[in-house]
Amino acid sequence: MSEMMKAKVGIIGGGPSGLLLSQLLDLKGIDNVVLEKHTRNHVLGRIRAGVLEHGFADLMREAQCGARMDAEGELHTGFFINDNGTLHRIDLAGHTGGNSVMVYGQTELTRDLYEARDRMGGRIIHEAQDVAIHGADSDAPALTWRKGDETFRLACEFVIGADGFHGVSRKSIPREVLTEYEKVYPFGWLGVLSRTRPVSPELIYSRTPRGFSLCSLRSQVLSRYYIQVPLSDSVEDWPDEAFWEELKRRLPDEVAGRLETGPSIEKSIAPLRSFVAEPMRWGRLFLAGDAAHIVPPTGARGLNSAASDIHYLYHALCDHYLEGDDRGLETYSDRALARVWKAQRFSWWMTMMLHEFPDHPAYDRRLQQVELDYLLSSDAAQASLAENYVGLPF
Ligand code: FAS
Ligand code: PHB
Repeated sequence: MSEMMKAKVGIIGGGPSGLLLSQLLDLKGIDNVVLEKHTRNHVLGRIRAGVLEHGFADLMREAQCGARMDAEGELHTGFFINDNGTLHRIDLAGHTGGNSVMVYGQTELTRDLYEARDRMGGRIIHEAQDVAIHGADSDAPALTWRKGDETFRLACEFVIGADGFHGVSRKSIPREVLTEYEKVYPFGWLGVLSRTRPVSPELIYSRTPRGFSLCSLRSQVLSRYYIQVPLSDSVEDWPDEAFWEELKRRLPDEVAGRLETGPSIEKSIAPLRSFVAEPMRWGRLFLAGDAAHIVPPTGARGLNSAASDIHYLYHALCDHYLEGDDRGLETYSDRALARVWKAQRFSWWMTMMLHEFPDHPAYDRRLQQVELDYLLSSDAAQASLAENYVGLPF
């Protein structure tokens, strides 16, 4: 073993979950180390979420990472649903006593977190290969990893698995301990990022016979668009021109008519799944974010569910170290899962309502339209959507 290290908390994963927790703990004097298997540039090369619940935005401010978000992000008080050519605005602020969402890209948020860690001299180890968890069910857990020919060991008191869906932490929990729930959707989202003026000041979620589309943005000069595509499609099947033409077919005419097109600077297809692993704790190993749960992005809950886990874990670890109170740690999994499942429900509901399911029975497809008709005709239904979209209380 080349080097032995020590820290109170060992965090696997240098994505938004791991970095946010690392920053919050460091501000409270709770020392921690983040192990990330890729380079920083690789992590910052990912284009993912774009909508932050107001509770998440507050957590970024508490982490002293909210300045650029507040300066460059956009507060949105509503969004549109296009029901086969007719736009309906969902008044988020009106239905939630003034709450809104922050439109600010995950890439920039992750950059802000990295820069905050740099300012505090945070210990983040990149290109940590073959991270392994030892003694998670003991009082003295440890992490080992490799960098080149050198091997390293970190003795810690708690391990946080913030290493995403394909990480090592969930897989380190014995099969007999874990229960996994999963639903895979029969389509993907083809996403395009373009340096074009957004087609709408607020997001547009579209349900059309040709399939779902979403018009989003990162700034007034950077647009993010998605269309539902079959799982058999690949990015090569969608040259820019084909993408823009199909997106226009899935928008109301007056919106399509003002769509500014341009070269894609990022184009990818993401499969859609709903997934939850229970419990989110095993001994001194705590799972957070995509390591424990995944949602289809329709409800913009993925990154936000990660943030709520971090909220609970942060307070639980502070209570342990600063108050000697372990109730937060003991109840973490149940409390986190209670909110995770509400985000699962909302994401599933939005996905089932707005996408095309050509293989579903006629009755189910008719019921989809009724679900949307009811939503668009009911203040109560829109209030329910709004309270979920801006973020349920932690
Ligand atoms: P992440 O996956 O972001 O980070 C985990 C980190 O752990 C990664 O940096 C990884 O390199 C590292 N890691 C993995 N295994 C490791 C190991 N063995 N050792 C060390 N490090 C390891 N959410 C939305 O709300 N809206 C969206 O539009 C949206 N689009 C998405 C598109 C894609 C293609 C994907 C994959 C996800 C999308 N999401 C979206 C969800 C996404 O935003 C996640 O919720 C968010 O990244 C969760 O953050 P983390 O939990 O930190 O996991
Ligand atoms: C995005 O901007 O990437 C985005 C916004 C809302 C969603 C999903 C993705 O529901």
